[in-house]
Amino acid sequence: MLKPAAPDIAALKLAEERLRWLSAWTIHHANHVRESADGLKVGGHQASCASMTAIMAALYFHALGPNDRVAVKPHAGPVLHAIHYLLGSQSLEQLKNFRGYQGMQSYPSRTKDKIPVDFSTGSVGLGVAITAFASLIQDYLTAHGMMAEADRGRFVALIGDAELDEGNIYECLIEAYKHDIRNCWWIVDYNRQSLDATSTDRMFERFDEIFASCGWRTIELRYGKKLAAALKANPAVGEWLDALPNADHSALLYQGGAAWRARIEEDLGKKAEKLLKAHDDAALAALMSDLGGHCMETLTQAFDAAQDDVPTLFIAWTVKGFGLPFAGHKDNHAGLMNPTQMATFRETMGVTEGSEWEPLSGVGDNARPGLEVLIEKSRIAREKRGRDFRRVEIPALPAPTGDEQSTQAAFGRILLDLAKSGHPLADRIVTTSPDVTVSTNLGAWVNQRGLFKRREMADVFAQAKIASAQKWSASNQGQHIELGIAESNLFLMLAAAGLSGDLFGERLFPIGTLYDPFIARGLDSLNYACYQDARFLLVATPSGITLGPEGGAHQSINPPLIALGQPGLRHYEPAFADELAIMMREAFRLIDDPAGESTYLRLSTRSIDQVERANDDWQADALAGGYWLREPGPNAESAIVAMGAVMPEALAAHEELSADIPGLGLLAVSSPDLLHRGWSAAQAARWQGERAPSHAETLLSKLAPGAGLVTLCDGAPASLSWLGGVLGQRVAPLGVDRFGQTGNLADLYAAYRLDGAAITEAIAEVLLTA
Ligand SMILES: Cc1ncc(C[n+]2csc(CCOP(=O)(O)OP(=O)(O)O)c2C)c(N)n1
Ligand SMILES: [Mg+2]
Repeated sequence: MLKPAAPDIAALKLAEERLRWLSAWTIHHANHVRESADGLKVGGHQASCASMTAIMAALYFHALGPNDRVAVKPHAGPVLHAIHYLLGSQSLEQLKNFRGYQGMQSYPSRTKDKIPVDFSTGSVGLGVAITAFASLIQDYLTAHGMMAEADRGRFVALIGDAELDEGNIYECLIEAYKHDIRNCWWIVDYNRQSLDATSTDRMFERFDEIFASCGWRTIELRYGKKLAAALKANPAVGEWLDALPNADHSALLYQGGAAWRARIEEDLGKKAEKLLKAHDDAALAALMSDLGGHCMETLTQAFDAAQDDVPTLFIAWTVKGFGLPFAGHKDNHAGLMNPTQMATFRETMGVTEGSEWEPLSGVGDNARPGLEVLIEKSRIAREKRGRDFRRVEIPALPAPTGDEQSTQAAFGRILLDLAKSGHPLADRIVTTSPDVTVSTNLGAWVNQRGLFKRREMADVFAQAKIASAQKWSASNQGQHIELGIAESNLFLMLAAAGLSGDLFGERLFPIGTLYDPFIARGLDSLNYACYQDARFLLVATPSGITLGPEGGAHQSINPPLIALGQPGLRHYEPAFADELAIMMREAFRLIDDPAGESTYLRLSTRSIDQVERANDDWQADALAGGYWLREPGPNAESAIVAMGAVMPEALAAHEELSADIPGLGLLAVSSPDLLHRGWSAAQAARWQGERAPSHAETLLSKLAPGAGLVTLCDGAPASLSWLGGVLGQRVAPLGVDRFGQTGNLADLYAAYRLDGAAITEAIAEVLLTA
């Protein structure tokens, strides 16, 4: 790390004021100046911004290096935009369109904002944790020679104090400790207020201990220089202030100098005389607001002193709404200054009416050059490196041979073959799993490619010559990152690794495995990864009641519906190994394609007979969401529509029923998600005059217009039943709509109506009601 230059405190203070003004004004403009077309409240968080302007000025105009990356507390988004406005990298037009259509977003967004946003934020806690995983990915890339040591940066999270209640932060802290992460700064905006009220005092005592026990250095920036000096000279006041409860502190900050005086006199009497005499009410209010997170000297000194790579938690005491009329008020979270308050604030900031948007409005002629130099220097430091990530050639992946296979076993086999092939793609794959590596069939890959740890870890069992199918040694050349059982961490790891191209200029192909039902456990983190356009392959296995004896707690029902509603994630559910092979290849291609997305494969442990293929014609259709495994006859009156692990039941029923129902078709659905997307996109296109039918329409129009469909899947029936709406065909949906239980497959398929008898009854039903 470079030694930091001496801070220009005066200029930094001016920058802070500019940020406080511009963020408040941007929000005010959107709510009170811009014309409202619909009368909806626009909103924004002036108090949450003012709480952080000094911290962010000290960071962006002093402490950050060119390779550092920041996750900004969601409600301080306008401050980030104000910084880029000062730097010249944000337009006035965007500021004026805050929270408007295609304007700057409420919360920093990598994909929608026009400024460089390192990490999206919004769902509190997730932006914090991703920085730890990004630092781990940085270590991974340097260890694998994909990144130079000199290009390393630091990962900074700006956190609200109430955000520290999010459990995912502690899950991540544990994982980060195991992996010995470094180069992380988490800076808490400790304003002691949440959304609803002031935060509880009790817990705060414990945070340092929690972090310290996980290897973090914690630095508390409680009082600013002036206040610290005054308290040193008046120790009784110091002791009293240290013990003041959060709610009292906030209330006094809101009430101001006279209230501070009255309360101090009441509690301390003569002991506080000297301090009170030396300050009039206004000076007393200013002194008591001089908390560490607002004192530029305190902030820059603390940042400059933490230049090693030890992960560091800064707890910066702040005032929520610092310098605004509702400073400290417990209800100020969504508070907005009214026009009169705003006019007063404008005057105190020295901004004249009409020059509100001028970047350096209110800065005196003498001070201007200093601030301009500061901004100019920061511009250089913040220039983004060009991210020229190489396109990786994706080889064909041969399907594993074998008459009977499960998709889960085939997945392990395909990865093993790829690992052995030595293809460059294999060197860029990084796998990860929350303690289900072996049980999701990643074991063979790990045997080939090893576990990743910065420090060597010997396989004690192997050394002791204890027989085991699984090698478990780690080095900094390994390609599997083993996680503890915390599914949210899996998704945050996939998010960080899936952004490696943009964050570090090197594309990784991350593959994460977990049990299908536990997707729900990390769902918001998965959504977060997709929202940022991170690219990865998620392999969820086993799934469904096909898991038989494992019972209802492990049998997933609704993940296909989750996938149907999740943007940025493509669901494929193969029945056969050769389908899986082309889907994995497609998933790798989508990871590297600028217009691609992530892929979710829902796999099964059920070993089933593979089908003979006459040719490869089915492949394109399978990748598009479905293909006719048994072509329907001309104008067929009915078809079985099946997905995934229950394909043998569909095939058997098809064979049995075909004698009585000539022309009966069997449609293998490989992605309800793609079929649905294509269907709705084609409709939208038709409204604009385009006539091309969607894949679902093309497939289903092979049947008679009024044909009946029996849909069958090991999951929520709604995953497929909607297909009836495509051409107005009748549907008898089969699937799982209540919790599963233990049992063998025959018993379970009979009880849950996924067997041949159920298909026969359902076909009879759709034919009878024709
Ligand atoms: C996961 C999640 N739950 C709830 C919210 C709604 N929310 C937004 S900010 C906030 C409180 C934030 O308080 P704090 O972290 O202390 O930030 P401050 O504004 O005080 O700086 C809440 C509950 C959210 N954004 N994300
Ligand atoms: Mg807070």
